[in-house]
Amino acid sequence: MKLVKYAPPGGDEMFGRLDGDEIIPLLSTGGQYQTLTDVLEADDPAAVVALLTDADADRVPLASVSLLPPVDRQEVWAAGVTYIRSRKARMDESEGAAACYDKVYEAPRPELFFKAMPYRVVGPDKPVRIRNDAAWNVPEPELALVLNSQLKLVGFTIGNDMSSRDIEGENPLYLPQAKVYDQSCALGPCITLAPAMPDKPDIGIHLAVIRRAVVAFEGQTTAAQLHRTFEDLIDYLGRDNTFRYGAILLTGTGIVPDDSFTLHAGDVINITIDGIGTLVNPVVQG
Ligand code: DO4
Ligand code: MG
Repeated sequence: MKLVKYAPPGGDEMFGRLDGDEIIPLLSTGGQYQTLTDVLEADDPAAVVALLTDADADRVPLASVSLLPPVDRQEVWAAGVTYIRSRKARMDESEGAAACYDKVYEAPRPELFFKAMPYRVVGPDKPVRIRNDAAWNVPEPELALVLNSQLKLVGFTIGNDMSSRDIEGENPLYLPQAKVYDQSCALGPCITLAPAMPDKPDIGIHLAVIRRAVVAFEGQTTAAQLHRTFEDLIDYLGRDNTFRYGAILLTGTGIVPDDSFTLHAGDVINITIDGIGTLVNPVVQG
């Protein structure tokens, strides 16, 4: 079961259930479930969706609305160096900090960093940004865990952890500037509730960057290559940390383009993850 947040033209933000290329609006009039977060907090979100579904309600064509990022007030966090490809890329980009990246890949404690407040997150088809003061920029296609306020894994979405590799490579202490800026994170297009996801080894992740209608970069991996368990990442995130609205946790990238590649304004990033769908974002700079 897939859930979306959306806005009809000129209308208020709503949430609904995705069914092919249509949305079944979920009625939130007056009851306990006013927001997508309320549904994710339920013991059985799928049962609540069934409760909120009016079989006679008009279905909304997906093409007639703007999809919004599937977050309300959740903080967005991210894990790093969780795939061997990411470890190699970080060690190559930063001679001085290579040992840090090597160590964190093997260490029991993962690298976790704060990525975005919801207002910095963009949804499907909205532009992600490359920084004006960075020359080497990449998308990071990541499977994102949707956690409720008890840090229960209730669903999955797609995340793009946009990153400036030259800033990060210059000095690891610059990581927050390489990672956190306006429109540096995209999420969407939907949340797939946990019971509907394929098993971890079967979750394929694919990235394509389109430049002037030609594929400028393409790569793929699977969540089987993720060096840590979801439970382990969630456990560390929750140590001495409460998340009253829940959290989104990006699980790290397993796809890093060759060092000669950098994003350009005008590129279009397509990230496809099995069981969820495709997140598409154009790139802007400035
Ligand atoms: O340590 C740098 C960040 C790594 C990262 O974001 C990733 O591996 O996805
Ligand atoms: Mg990342």
